[in-house]
Amino acid sequence: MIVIMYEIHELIEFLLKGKRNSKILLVTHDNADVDACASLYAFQEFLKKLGFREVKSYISSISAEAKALIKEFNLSFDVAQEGYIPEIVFLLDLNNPKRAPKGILKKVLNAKKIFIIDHHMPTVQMKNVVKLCKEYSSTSELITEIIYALGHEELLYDKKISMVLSAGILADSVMLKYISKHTLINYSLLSNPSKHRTIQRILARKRELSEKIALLKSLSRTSILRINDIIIAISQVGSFESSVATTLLKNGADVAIVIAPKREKSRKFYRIILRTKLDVNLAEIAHKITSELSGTGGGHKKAAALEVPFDVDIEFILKKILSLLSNELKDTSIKL
Ligand SMILES: [Mn+2]
Repeated sequence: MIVIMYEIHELIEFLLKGKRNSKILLVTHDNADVDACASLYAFQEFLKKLGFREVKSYISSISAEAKALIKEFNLSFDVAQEGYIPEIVFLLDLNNPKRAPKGILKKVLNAKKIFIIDHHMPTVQMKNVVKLCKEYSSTSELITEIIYALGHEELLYDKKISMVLSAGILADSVMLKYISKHTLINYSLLSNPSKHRTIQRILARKRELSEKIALLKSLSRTSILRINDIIIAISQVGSFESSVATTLLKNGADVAIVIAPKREKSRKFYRIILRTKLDVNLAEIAHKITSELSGTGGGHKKAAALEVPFDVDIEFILKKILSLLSNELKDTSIKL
């Protein structure tokens, strides 16, 4: 905790001494998931508690699980109206201002100061941006730690706040399966076993028919490569690409690469999901590949994603991913 306080002194300074009438906007990514909505809600409440009077949120779209969370706990957000011009923007669970939802992008980029709080490694360098991007289980965990570090433990005892932050941590860590160094300590600040079960129930959802079909189709299209004892599974699918990648890992692949051709409004691109159980840095690979192209890429060490324009040669990209991967795996494979 001392480490993060040192690194983010500018953020701490704003929280402690910033003008209480600053026009603040909280923004998260499109299709806001449980972690995103939980972070937004808890941080909104935290800022209000600190005495900030103008705290608004912008949510473009919400995932099915996040909707369930909002309904269960009756969460309300103070939504920013058209004419609201923010001075200070907080990006939560989103690490790149340029990837803010279209409807708010201009206001985000025009803000005097942008604070990023996210558990994905940062991909941009911008002058007015302060980044708190750490390899944590979730943004909810980072926010738990900030609230605690600033001495507002009592907020973590608040039933709603502790429940939603717990849900954010559990959702992104897949029920504490993928945790970072302090996750269990931070989670214990929030939760008790009975809450754990309630949240588990909220997060458990039935797979839709379309998702099941996408999974089965992609399995039939999967090709398998081997580097020594390491199995790399490569597949293609139109949607549910993250779910496909998780399924491939669950069923024996050490690395999953899933390619999904996408069309969003007039934009056509490929989204490529990378997942692994091994100790390689996929975020770095994703970033390396897209920094040479006009794409975006990043994420976590073991779960990353990249988006590349539709006109690139996808075979070429795949080869590049595999060659970077095999370079990294050379060292790893000895340890296996
Ligand atoms: Mn997240």
